[in-house]
Amino acid sequence: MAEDDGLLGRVKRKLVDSKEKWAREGRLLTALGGKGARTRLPPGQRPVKNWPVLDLGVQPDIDLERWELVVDGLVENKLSWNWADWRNLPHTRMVTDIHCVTAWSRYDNRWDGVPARHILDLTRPLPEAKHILFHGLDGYTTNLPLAAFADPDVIFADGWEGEPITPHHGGPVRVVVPQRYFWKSAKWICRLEFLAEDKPGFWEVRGYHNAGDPWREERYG
Ligand SMILES: Nc1nc2c(c(=O)[nH]1)N[C@H]1C(S)=C(S)[C@@H](COP(=O)(O)O)O[C@H]1N2
Ligand SMILES: [Mo]
Repeated sequence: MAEDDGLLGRVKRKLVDSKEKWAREGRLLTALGGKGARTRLPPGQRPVKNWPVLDLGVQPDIDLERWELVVDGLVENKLSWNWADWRNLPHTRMVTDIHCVTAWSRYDNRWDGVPARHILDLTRPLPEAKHILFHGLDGYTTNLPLAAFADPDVIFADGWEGEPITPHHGGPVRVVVPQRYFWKSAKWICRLEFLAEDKPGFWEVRGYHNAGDPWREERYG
């Protein structure tokens, strides 16, 4: 039954291939690297239904007439948008989870905004750009490697659940970086800086982990 053997062989091959793929991804392991490995809740987190407000206690007063977002540093195309220009950029909707280092996670947040990928397309970082630094209007900063910034789920959000993001949560525009603890998600974003060298931000120089991957539980240090 050469033909049957061939079929069986093909089926087995498929099974082996998918198991091998699982092994590469670390599937069914808990909270060890690789997307396939992920249970939804990172280690040490608990889900909440509300959305806590956390910041430095200084919520800037923002006038949309004067609002501006600047992209500078190591890019071919330095750009800035005022509010009207920003609203005219193509917007995308994404649903992602929040994981805060203070151990709460909030599932299924519906964001509207401009994906980081689109900002990369428009500004074109130079080859030597390897890191980025977000600047908030309150003076807050937080850093990411360019590769993490380029994740397809990173968004400059101006809407949450179909409504404008409130000033408390960083409106008119805040960053959301779902694959990192939430301190990497700068509120009141006013500047995106591309850098050759890493430049740790506000919490990163105060004992928080430089990378902040919740799946690796990179909280402090
Ligand atoms: N500009 C700015 N962004 C910030 C912060 C801040 O103090 N200023 N705090 C960070 C921290 S520590 C957290 S947990 C989240 C909280 O966002 P939320 O208040 O919308 O929950 O924002 C992050 N982004
Ligand atoms: Mo935080």
